[in-house]
Amino acid sequence: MRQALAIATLSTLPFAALAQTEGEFTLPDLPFATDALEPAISAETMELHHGRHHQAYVDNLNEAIADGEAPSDLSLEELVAAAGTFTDKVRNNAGGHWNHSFFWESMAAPDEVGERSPELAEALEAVFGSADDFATAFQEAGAGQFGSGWVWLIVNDQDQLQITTTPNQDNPLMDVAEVNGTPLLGNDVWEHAYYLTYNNRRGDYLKAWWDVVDWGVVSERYAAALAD
Ligand code: MN3
Repeated sequence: MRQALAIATLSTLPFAALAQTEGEFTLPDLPFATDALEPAISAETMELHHGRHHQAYVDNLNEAIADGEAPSDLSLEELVAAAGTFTDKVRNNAGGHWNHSFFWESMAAPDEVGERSPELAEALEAVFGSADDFATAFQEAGAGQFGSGWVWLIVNDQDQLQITTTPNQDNPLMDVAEVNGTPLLGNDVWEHAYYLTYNNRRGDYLKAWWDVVDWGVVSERYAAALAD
């Protein structure tokens, strides 16, 4: 089945969520305490977002696989890469599980976030002008995503940094994505990610979020993407 689908391994992100344990996907633990990202992201938001929303994606994905909507021997990355060949339930919930697992790993407490590597800093400047210009462009793309979705920084097929957005729980690894690439960073612009604190002010959330982005992790992903 794996070979028949001819799925490329587009990234090698080492989070536990990718593999099934005893035939089921499981909710990964948060890599920080639920209140660690305050004030950018409140403990209450984290508890609901991880404990309820992410758990629901995991549960619904397992249910869809149990119902025969996708093979039971595929990794999460393989399901995501071939999302367009499965049902919407598989696409949405495999995407939801991947995206949130990636999202948690992208953040840290404000006093524990890592720095941009010189290589990433240079590439951001070359493409966007400056780190601030990148941040502004990323925020604008996130604010401009109509309805629910994600905003991403990716390495595209030409090994170039690019900002892109996806609707719902799609991501740039999916066969159905308009722009494919290796995600380095993604922000969740679903209302459930920010509404309790920011209400309808998505732009304020996008701006505050930079305080908890772990650029050390993003830099490692950048190096890995270029090495592929
Ligand atoms: Mn979410």
